[in-house]
Amino acid sequence: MLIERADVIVTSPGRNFVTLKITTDDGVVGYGDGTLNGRELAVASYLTDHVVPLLSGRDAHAIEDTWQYLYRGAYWRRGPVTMAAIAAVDTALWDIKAKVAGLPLYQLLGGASRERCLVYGHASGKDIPELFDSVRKHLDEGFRAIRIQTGVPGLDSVYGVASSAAASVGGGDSDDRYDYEPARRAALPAEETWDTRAYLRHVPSVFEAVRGEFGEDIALLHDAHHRLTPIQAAKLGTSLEPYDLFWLEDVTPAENQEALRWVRHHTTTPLAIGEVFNSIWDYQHLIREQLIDYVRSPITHAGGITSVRRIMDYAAMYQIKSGMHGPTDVSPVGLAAAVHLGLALHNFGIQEYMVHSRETHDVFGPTYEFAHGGLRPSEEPGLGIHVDEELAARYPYERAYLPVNRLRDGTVHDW
Ligand code: CS2
Ligand code: MG
Repeated sequence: MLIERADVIVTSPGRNFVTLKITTDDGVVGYGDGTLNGRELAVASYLTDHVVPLLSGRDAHAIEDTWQYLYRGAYWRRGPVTMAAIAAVDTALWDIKAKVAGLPLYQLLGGASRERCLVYGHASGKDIPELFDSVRKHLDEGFRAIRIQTGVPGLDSVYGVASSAAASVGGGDSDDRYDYEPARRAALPAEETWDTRAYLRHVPSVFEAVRGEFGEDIALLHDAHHRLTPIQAAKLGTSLEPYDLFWLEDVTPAENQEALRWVRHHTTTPLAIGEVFNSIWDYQHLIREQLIDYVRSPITHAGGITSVRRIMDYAAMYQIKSGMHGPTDVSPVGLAAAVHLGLALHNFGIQEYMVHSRETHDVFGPTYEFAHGGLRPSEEPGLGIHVDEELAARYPYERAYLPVNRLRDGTVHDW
């Protein structure tokens, strides 16, 4: 069964997505997600101009060989653009292989290791009352694990906090929500002001309030979004220990793997990292030295199912679990792949689940199902994704940028 053609679909139902469609000479179609928020066209071009010409005529079943061919053959390895492009090809080929086998993809990945994949949703609020409303909405929706992001007194806008209080949780027209869509359609990136000391003073009191209001059972997560120095991160981790977090995410900028040695030394708060990592090499020391508890790489940004499964096998040796990145800038194709792999992995931990907008759902037609606090893929062969290409074509690409962060004195800081 040979690859006959490959097409790059760029669409923007509420936000931009890059999807690869591979069609075999038997007419079997597979989809893969290559969306890189704020740099989408770089991946679309990498695919269209460099990868697609290599695919037609290749054996569609030779997933590992194609992975190695695209990774080693490019000479220039790793990096977010390359690995998102490889991820799109890899996922589409796994979709095809499962469709040909007549099985849902998770069956090819070893079968189900659990009933469903526990997910966490995003609750946020400028202040405590707004945050409590958002937590209640998630609990009513059936979420059993919730990420808590909050405004910081004295700061206008902070990562992960909705700008409109009335926003709904499931499947609403979320495009105007800041936390839903940090990438804003504009000529230039929005600029935000950050103050770490104000943040470190405020966050522990928020978790104290949430535990006081909602009790001990609910799993709570928080994303520090790459903004702290190692010792500031150690301080935050320690100050949050009384509130028994499921995890504290991206406490320090990811490039400096040594930083987590400091954090680990000071606190027992579980650590998650890796949404900006895109290969197993980014985890080499972190996993071997057990400096993290959760691997955050999504299939879309780390070279596909073939690559993320390898990272998770390495992590399993050290009892480190998966916590795949699942914001709205990972498309329903990428999320479906994550849920299939998550259902099969033994060392599955949790899956991030930001519910995509209604328009996005209409374009991608995902069949995974949310119930009992978790996601389960459908039993149909393949990924269970149905792209409506005609509808997709009605949403042309619109350039959008993630914000840029500056300290009060104007210094550029990690967003
Ligand atoms: C975040 C993301 O969900 C998360 O954990 O870190 O929302 C991240 O900000 C976006 O994916 C950036 O595109
Ligand atoms: Mg994050």
